[in-house]
This record gives sequence, structure tokens and C-alpha cells, in this order.
Amino acid sequence: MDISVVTTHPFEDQKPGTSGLRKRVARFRQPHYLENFVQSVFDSQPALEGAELVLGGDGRFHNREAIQTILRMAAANGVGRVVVGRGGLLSTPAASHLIRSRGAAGALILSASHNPGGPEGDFGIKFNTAAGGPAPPSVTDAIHARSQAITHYRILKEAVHVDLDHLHATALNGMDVEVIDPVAAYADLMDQLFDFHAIRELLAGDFRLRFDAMHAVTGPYAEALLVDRLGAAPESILRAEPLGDFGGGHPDPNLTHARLLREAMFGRDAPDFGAASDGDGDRNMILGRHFFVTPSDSLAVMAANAHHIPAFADGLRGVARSMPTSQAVDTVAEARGIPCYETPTGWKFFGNLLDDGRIRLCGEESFGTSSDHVREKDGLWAVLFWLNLLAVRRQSVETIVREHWERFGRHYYTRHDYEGIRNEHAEAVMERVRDRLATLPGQSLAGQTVRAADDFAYTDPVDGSVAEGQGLRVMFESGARVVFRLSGTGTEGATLRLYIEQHETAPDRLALDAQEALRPLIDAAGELGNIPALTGRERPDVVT
Ligand code: VG1
Ligand code: CO
Repeated sequence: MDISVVTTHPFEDQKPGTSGLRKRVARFRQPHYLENFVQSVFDSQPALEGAELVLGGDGRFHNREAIQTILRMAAANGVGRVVVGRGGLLSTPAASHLIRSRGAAGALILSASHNPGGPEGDFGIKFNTAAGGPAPPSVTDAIHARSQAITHYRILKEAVHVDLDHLHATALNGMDVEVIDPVAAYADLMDQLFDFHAIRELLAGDFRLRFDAMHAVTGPYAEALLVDRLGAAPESILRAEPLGDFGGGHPDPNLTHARLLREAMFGRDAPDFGAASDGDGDRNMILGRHFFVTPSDSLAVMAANAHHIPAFADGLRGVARSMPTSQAVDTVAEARGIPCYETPTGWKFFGNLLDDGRIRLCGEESFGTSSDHVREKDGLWAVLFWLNLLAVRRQSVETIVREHWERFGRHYYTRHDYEGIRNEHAEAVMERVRDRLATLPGQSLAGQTVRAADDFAYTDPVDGSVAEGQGLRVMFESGARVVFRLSGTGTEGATLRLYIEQHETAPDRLALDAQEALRPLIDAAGELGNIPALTGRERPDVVT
């Protein structure tokens, strides 16, 4: 089959963000746009030649077309074999597992995660390395540099169409293509990590659960695991069918976007346990009956209860959290005498710590938790962790969390997002706060004394690489914190994130409403950033 060498020109906007390259679908469908980025991956990653590449996506609009294009390009670039999930589907954690278990050289995962889909929505692509995790900054920088100098890309001349809907093996210009079950290997891995027998017993009783797949990729995974292997009632899974536009919603598991689930869990006759995942299956939201578990608390509860889970029989060694995540897990780590690392936002920063065996559990405030079983955050893994814990402790989600607070204190936590504001407005807020960092220590804000304030920079303890400009931190003597950060996953304007936390140990102050408990700090942060005046927004768009 003939190969075309197509002449092209760089697109100036191909710099990957927090997690891959995300743009509007229309941008991605522009001639050469996807091709340029994919060729930049092949050009900057010579290890893919002759090797195996894992390929799949979250099923959003344009997923299948992009897969056909990438297959033709992989064949024209000398890739040895491509393993594709049936239907073009692979959750992000399942792709990570396939890389590691098959010894593949990397993966291309087509997803814009929690961003909306459909023809008017977003599309995305991320490259994971042979270690299984998201490409670190050194790799994304190399891909980006290549995209800015690209002149040609290689693709099979003929518009061959590989059947993605049946399990089979075929060849494309000498390259092997294998269409595999996207779920089986991942489900087997879960079976090794958790006590499925105990969970089956729990679900065989009067325990009821709801899982909201949000019409994204986790539907087939949840059905295989929760229903087929663990015996949950089929109607436990909401919105199980992956749809190109996610049924019109944001596949973002929080109380705003997972409204159906929220109503079920806070309504009459609510189930015992509720959970949701996002577009590509790496996020999780955990709920009990009439009870919401913040992601930061979920991570801390996991750290405190890991010994109940078979996978952690040998202990945790260490844990890590992204900088804006609450310090609830630090408190547990301290009590257990294990290290707790603080990394910048984005899963790629956990990779070295996991590979080096320094940590076995990590998480982010943005509904992401996972362990060393893969190199990605993992939504269904978190759900199974909680189910395993509930099966062992035989207490409600609420009781487990309240007992945790009694023991370790409660880290009141909230994140306020100002979405789609003008770039210059977001920058103005950041600059104003940055300008004040040096003079903040010793000052009093909201009746509390500032201990330190900085622009967070991280030196990776394994390879010494440095990441700067990772968010502005204001830290108080009480341990409270206020963090300002700009999102790196949006596709339109800027999103300003304000993260606020405060530790509370007084027994009579553990059951307050988080927004109320944090009100003085929220107001002080708004003033410090002069947010209403500089952005024209009186209140945030999303509060979690
Ligand atoms: C957000 C979250 C971050 C997460 C990232 C990717 O990034 O804050 O914690 O790792 O999304 O998650 P940002 O830059 O918008 O704050 V996912 O589920 O989109 O792969
Ligand atoms: Co995601």
C-alpha cells in the first residue's frame, strides 16, 4: 500500500495542557490538525517504531474517525502493532494497564475527559509513555517543539477502514492491528486487588448502590464489574451506554453535573452507596446515603483504611497528593509514620514516585484517586475500594467518614471555579496576588496570621526535574490555606480556581456546612484577588 508524505504547516496552539491537547471538535477536524499532532508524537518518540501502541478513547464524537486516521498514520510510520479497544473504547486507566501488562511502548488516548462532547463540544488526545502514565513535561515539551517545526506527515494513501466492532486481528500495510475487549484485562486486575467475595456478599444482602456512568466510557466497565462479576442489580447502573455527546451533559462527576445521582442519593429511600465517573473513567465521586465525601477526604479515608484491602496487605510505604488537595491525607500519613509528597496538579507528577516505589496511593481534589496498580487515576478502582471497605467494616459511608473526622479532625474544603472568564481578567487576578506574596507573611487575613506565601514550584525527588508556576499558595499559621490557580484543561477563555481549606479538631465543630465554616477565608480570598472587580463575576460558576 502506498504511503503519502503530506506537506503541512505548524498550528501554533498544539501545546498540551494539564492532561493532553484539548480543543473544540471543529479545531480538531480542521485538515492536518490531528495529523500534525500525531506525527509530532511519532517523530519525537522513536521507541514507537516496530513496537506496540495502545489506542482507544472515551467514545466521544469524532473518536472513531480519529482512530482510523491514527491507524493509517501508525502503519505509515512503522509502528509494529496497534491494540485497539472494541468500539474504539478504552478508559484511561484501562489503557494504562494495557501498556504495562503488554509491555507496549505507549498509548494514544482520545479524550477531553470531563469536558462536554458532541459536534459543538471538545475533543482531546493524550500520549502515555511505556511506563503507563501520562507523558511527563519533558516528553510533552518535545512533542510540542516538534509540532512547531513540522513540515510533513506520513499516512497510508488509501482510506482503509478497520472494523472496530468485532474482536479480530488484521494487518495494515505490514502493521498488526488487534481489536481487543476493552474491559476484560482491567476487570481481571480489579479482581486481584480487591476481595470480590466480600463485596459479592455485601451486594447479595439488602445493600443498594447506584453508579452513574454519565453516558461516558465507564458504562461497559461498570456493567462487567459491578453487575456481572459482583452481582449488583442491573438497574444500579445509570446512563450506562457511551454516547458521542454524553447525552448532552458534562461527563463530570460532581454534585452539579451528576444531578440524577445526587437526587437519588439525597432523596427518599436513597441507596446506601452512590458513585459516578467522568468521560474517560479516571475520576470518581463517592456518596453515601444523604452524604457527600469530598475527594480529599476520600483519599485520607483510603490511606487510613488501606490495611482492610488485600492489595495493600504490605502497607502503603508513602502517599502523595496534588498541591491544592486538602492536607487531610498528610494528617493520616503523619499518624502512620509514612512520607506524604506534595506534587503539582496533574497525574503525570505522580509517575516517578510510583515507579520508584516511594508511594502506593495518591490523589487529587478534582475527584481523582488511584494506586500503583496503574499509572493513572482510576474511577472504578476507587468505587471498588469503597465497596471493599464497606464490606469489611459493615458501617455506612457517613459513619466511616465521621469516625475519621473524630480521629484526625476535619479538613473543611472547597473549590470555587470561575469558568470561561477572559484570559486577561484571570491573569490580572493572578498578578495581583503574586505581587502581594512577599508582603503577606505576618499579615492577618480573616482573623488569621499568614505564615508563608509562594508561587508553588516542585522539584521531582527522583529525577530532579523542576516545575515552576504551579499555583499561588497562602498558608496560615493554623494550617489553613488559600490557593489560586489557573486551569490547564479548558478550551475557551480561562478558568480561575480558588481552593480553600481549614483544619478543625473541636468535637462540636465537625458537622458544619463547609461553605459556612470557610466563609471568612472565602471572603478574604475574594478580596485578596479582587475577584469581582477584576473578573466582573460576583460568584463562582461551580462550587465543589
Ligand atoms: C483538572 C484538575 C486536575 C486533573 C486534570 C485532568 O486540571 O484540576 O487535578 O488532573 O483536570 O483530569 P485543571 O488544569 O483544569 O485544573 V481529567 O479527568 O480531565 O484527565
Ligand atoms: Co478524566
